[in-house]
Amino acid sequence: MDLIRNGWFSEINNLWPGQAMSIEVEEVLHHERSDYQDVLVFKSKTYGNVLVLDGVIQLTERDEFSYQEMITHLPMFSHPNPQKVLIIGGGDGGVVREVLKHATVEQVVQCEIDKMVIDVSKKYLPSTASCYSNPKLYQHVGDGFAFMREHKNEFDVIITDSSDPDGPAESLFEQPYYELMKAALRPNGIISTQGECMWLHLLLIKKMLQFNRGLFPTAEYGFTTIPTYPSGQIGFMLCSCNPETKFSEPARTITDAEADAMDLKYYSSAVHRAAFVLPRFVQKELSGL
Ligand code: SPM
Repeated sequence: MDLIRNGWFSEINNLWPGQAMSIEVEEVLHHERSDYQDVLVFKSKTYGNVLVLDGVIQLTERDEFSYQEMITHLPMFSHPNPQKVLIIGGGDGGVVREVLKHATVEQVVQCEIDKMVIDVSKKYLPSTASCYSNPKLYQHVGDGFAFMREHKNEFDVIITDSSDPDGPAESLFEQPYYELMKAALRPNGIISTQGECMWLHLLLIKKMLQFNRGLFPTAEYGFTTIPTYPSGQIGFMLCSCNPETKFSEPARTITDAEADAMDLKYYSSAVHRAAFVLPRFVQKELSGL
């Protein structure tokens, strides 16, 4: 793959035809093919170190907190007492870091298929992979689908931090995967998954929301803003087994002082509520599901 030209990395992909995010490269730190994908880490001029899998930006040090905080704290603060949490994917360690900020958490289990992503993140993204030696973390290197089949009625929250539905992560955007997650949840459990972009993938979001509203008593799409994902926006599919869950109103709210103590840079209780206020074109497409 010719990912870098004239000192610029460009994210060109059929999932976002006719547009591309470009980031100026200072130095390539790592480029290798793992058993699953092409793994590139480079030092950029203005976005810190950048992790790219199969040509798609997974995170930059400058803006990763927006995605990691929101995919994690939207479900975590929607649950009254999350104690056992499962993370599928998220090999860079950012979601692990965020989950462990919750004092209620007794154990975090992470299932990541690609050990190379974990290894390069420890080496080149130390502020993201900062909690990999935490004793509450149990790490399993393997396939998330297979892992889920073997775990029933075990987790309060499951977070799927996957890449896009093109290649290894495709099945994670389909109904059978959500059925397995539901079975792996304890009563009143909650899931949060990478739910794609409203500007680019509205029909996929609609399809996912539709099947999830058939599976769970509550399912919503919430979103965050992030400069280095296509169109500057990405969303999350939030589903709860508890019919009382109202995602737009956190079950636990926090003060500014508590947000500072958790080192939160994006998430607040007000941002949580706002994440579920959708623009009219999205609202219209998703209405009546
Ligand atoms: N922990 C960070 C891993 C990132 N996982 C999601 C990556 C998504 C990248 N593509 C975004 C495309 C949105 N349409």
